[in-house]
This record gives sequence, C-alpha cells and structure tokens, in this order.
Amino acid sequence: MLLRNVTLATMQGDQSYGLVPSGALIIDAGHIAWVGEEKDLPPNYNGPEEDLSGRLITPALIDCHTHVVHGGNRSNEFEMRLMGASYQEVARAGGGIVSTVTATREASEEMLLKGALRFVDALLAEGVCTLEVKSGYGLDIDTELKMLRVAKAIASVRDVRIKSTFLGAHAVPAEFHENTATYVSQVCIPALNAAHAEGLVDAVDGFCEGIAFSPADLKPLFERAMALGLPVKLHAEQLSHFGGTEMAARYGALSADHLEYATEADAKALAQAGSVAVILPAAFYTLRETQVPPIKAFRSHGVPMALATDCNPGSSPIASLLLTMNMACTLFRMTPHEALAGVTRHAASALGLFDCGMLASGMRADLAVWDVEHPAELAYRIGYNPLWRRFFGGRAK
Ligand code: DI6
Ligand code: FE
Repeated sequence: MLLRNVTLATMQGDQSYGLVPSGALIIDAGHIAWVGEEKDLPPNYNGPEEDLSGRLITPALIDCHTHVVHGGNRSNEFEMRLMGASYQEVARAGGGIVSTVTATREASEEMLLKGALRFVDALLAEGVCTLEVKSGYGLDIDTELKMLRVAKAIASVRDVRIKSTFLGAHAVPAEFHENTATYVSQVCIPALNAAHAEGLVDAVDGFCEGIAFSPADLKPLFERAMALGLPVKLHAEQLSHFGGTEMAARYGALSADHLEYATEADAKALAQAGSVAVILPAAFYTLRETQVPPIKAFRSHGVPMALATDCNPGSSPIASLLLTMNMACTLFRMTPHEALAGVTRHAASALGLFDCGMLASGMRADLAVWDVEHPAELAYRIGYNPLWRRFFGGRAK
C-alpha cells in the first residue's frame, strides 16, 4: 500500500521532526517498506495507493508509563487536596495508593479490564499503538498477577501492543505495618518470580520515595530482576531527592521516571547509563508541584526525554497524550519537537523497543495520520484531537 501526498514527521535526527514536506510511504507486510520524498518513489511500485491530501503522518504515539489497570477512583482525595491536604498526608492517612489497592483486590479480572479499556480507548483515539501498563495496586501475589494478566489481555481485545511492568514495590500494604524488608522478601520477590514464570513481565519498576521504598529496600528486587534477565525502571525523585535516579542508572535502567527533584549529577548518570528520562507533566500539574524537572540539564547532557501520561487514579487522572505534550511545553518549556519525540522515538527506547517510534524502512507500520499542516500543532492545541486515522501493524483502524 502506497500513501502519497503526505507530510512526514519521520522523527529521524535531532531536530525539525525529520520533516519531509512532499512525502510518500509504502507499507508492506505490516512494516514500512519505503519512506521518502514522493519524487524519489521506487519506479517499480505498482500496488494500490491512496492520496492523503497533504495530511501529516507521524509514528503512532507510545504511552510508556501508565497505571490504567486499577479498581475504583479517588475523586474524594481530589476533594481532600482542594481542602488543603497534601498527597503525602492523604497517603499517610491510609488513602492514596493503598485505597486503590483495596478496590483492585476486590475487582474481578473482567471489571478491571472494562475499567482499563475506558482509558485505553481514549488513548487509541489519539493515535496510540503501544502502551505500557504497570501492576502495583495488588501488593499481594494473587492480585499483582491478576493485574498483569489484565494488562496483557488488553492486547487481545484492542489493536494495541502492550508492555507490562511489574510494580510490586509501589507501596507497603497495611498488613505489613511498614515492615518494608519483609514485604519485599515475602511478597514482591515471590510475586515477580511467579509473574515472570507466566511470561507476564517485560520490566521491573519501583516507587523510590520517602512514602514508599528507599534504594536499599529496592536492592534485592533489582538484583532479582537482573538474575531473571529483566530490565528495570524506577519512579524517582518525584516528591523529593531520594537517590532513585542514581540507583536506576547503576542498574542500567531503561528509564527513570518523574525526576522533578533530579540534579545535574543525576542527569549525567542517566546519560552515561543510556537511560531515558520519562517526564510526567500531568502528575506535576495534578499535585500542583512547583519544582520543575531539570530539562536543561537533560538536554545539555544528551539524556533522551520521553513523555507519558502516568494515567492513574491518584496523582495523574489523565488519558490524553496530546494534552500531556501541551503540558510539557507550557509547564516545562520543552519544545514541540521534544514533545513529539517524547511520545514516539524516546518512548520506544524507554520500553526497550527498537522497531517503532520513527518512520524508517523496516520499522513496524504503526502510524498516526493527522489533519494538521505542521507537527507543532499537535502540542499547541488544547482539548482538540486532530487524528484522522491510525495504522496498527500496517492495517488502517
Ligand atoms: N507515582 C505515581 O505517579 C503513581 N505511582 C507512583 O509511584 C501514583 C499512584 C497513585 O497515587 O495511585
Ligand atoms: Fe507512575
């Protein structure tokens, strides 16, 4: 299939979206067979073609950090925060992550899947073809496995690729009375072993924070991940500087995520490790944080920056990557080019994927076609979705 009369944002190179104004793209067997200027089309092509009237094609979007599988909602905490309580105070009072744990333990797999699909469908409608989904609202072996099964099940009912991440170290459940080390050894590691044996784990994550786990608490979990050959990532420096980024870099993590309180030294460590900085502006916005992640340091040290929704019922109740891109530009002064690279090329790297996130021959034909003239429009408008069509593995959706 030839798509002609298009503008291409290939996302190759470091600037200007890898823009090709009078472009064309050939899809063959689910992959991109050829991409370039229309005048250079291979002369021997004689398959079907479609004129896309100058529309913009980008790589399909990738949401590389979500918690879409969960029970219940936390609008009550939204109200509490508006009355003056902080996110940490709500968590310490038995709300927060632990309240979603109760609702998630009670929910059936069917209910969790149905709940998750509300957000998945909103994301797909904006051109997403790959989605990461974390566990971490089970905090017992059965419920962690249940969440990961539901995460994988999303790909059997929707046209989307799922990467599932084990986040057993998300919070210490009430029954462990803050006995963190016992929780890690008796629940986290056995749950990881069982989930890995079922083929449910693509990466291992943790929440490194004063209200959750210290680097020392996480060490046995990361050591186990290494022994199983699984890559790690980490929620790091979201609410305070707690040493998570340095730890993530030491383990060659795919990514360190949030990073509001990261330092220049952290940026250097990520650059050296080849880890991606995953920026989550909707959590910053929701919690009315004031400490901005060190974007300039990431830029100057060449740390690739991805962007994701962090879609979760507490700190980031958002199901829009386009709005996330806008927030990254307005709140963090990222450029529209960086925002688009953050939800395509660098989001792919944050998931350890090298077959998507750019328009290049050999890549999966996961494409988003937009009714816009220029890629900067994707980050510029607010609450408006210009997606015209999505291609998943070469098939129009
Ligand atoms: N950081 C987050 O942004 C989510 N988890 C985490 O470790 C928030 C989870 C929640 O509040 O439910
Ligand atoms: Fe998160």
